[in-house]
Amino acid sequence: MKITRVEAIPFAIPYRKPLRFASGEVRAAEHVLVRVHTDDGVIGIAEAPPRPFTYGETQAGIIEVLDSIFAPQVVGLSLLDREVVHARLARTVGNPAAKSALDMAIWDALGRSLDVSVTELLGGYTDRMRVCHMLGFDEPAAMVAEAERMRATHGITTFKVKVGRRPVSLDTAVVRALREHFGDGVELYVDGNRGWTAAESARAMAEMADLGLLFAEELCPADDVLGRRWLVSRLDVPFIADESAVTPADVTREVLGGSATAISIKTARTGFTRSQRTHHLAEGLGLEVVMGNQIDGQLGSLCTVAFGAAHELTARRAGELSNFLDMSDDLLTEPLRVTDGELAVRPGAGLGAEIDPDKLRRYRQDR
Ligand code: MUC
Ligand code: MG
Repeated sequence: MKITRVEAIPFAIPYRKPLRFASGEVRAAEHVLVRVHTDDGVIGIAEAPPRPFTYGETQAGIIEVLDSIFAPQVVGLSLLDREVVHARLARTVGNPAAKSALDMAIWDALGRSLDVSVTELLGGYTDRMRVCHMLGFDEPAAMVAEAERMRATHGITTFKVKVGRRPVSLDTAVVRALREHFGDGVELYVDGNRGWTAAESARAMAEMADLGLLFAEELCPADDVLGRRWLVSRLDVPFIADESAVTPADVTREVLGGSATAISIKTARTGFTRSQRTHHLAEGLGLEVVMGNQIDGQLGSLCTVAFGAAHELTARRAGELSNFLDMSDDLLTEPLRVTDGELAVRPGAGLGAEIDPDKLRRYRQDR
């Protein structure tokens, strides 16, 4: 179970339509496939989705930091040395997607070596999660139509609505249109990706007070410290810290400082090892948790559901697991399916996923 090699392979798969939100837009999944090889011939896999506009990581940067810093730190270790891996990677600040993909590929290799699924290794609470679909910026009618398509085709009944545009009525009109169309048949929450000020956020939330929102996420920047605390203190729904609370230490600071009352756990940026630390912290603090999406492909979504299904707290709410549905293709031999509003973990060892060699040949960018 000794790690002998780490591969970082760039690939790009276009989206059928771009996903737009307050901090950026994504037109193609320009991700990095990470493969961890062992001396027994086992290969663990995971994907890193760079989000330059949020975390400053790029596809080229992820490959470079894996090749030059992180791979040499883990080659020679056993797959069981996950705390040693964590301690070594944690010496370097930042680089969340690069570290996480390496961490998750190691867990996948461990599961394959032991013939146990990652979900069972992590906690084994259940084998599936309800799915929440994230709706990017568009006109109200188009966003309602997309939500309707997701409900009709995949049975999805929880929607996260991207907000943060100006004037705020552009977004509040969308949420109102969704509630009018679906009535009480769907759960709705909003994510501002720091697009509004605290005052704009308060005005928007007041306009939407009758719309039965489940949560509000990252409406204004956490760095507007007093404004954010003021906003959070006057809301009557949990306020999710997403990009402002990447590490367990960030979560502690934001929550104890009154800038958040719930958190998003994204395996794309905290892997499995750090996500477990964040999960345990959230449990201790009594926080609501949503399994978030860093606009992951199928492999990343499988990682999210593998982790989310492993614990009661993370399986309680619908997880953001469906953005891969908007990609034109993917790398897995067997595509993920959202059925009756749920995504199941894959049976079998590790993450239960295999890469299709023809698809990898087609989409990889390094040859
Ligand atoms: C989200 O929850 O903010 C948008 C950018 C990113 O990194 O994640 C998404 C979704
Ligand atoms: Mg968010």
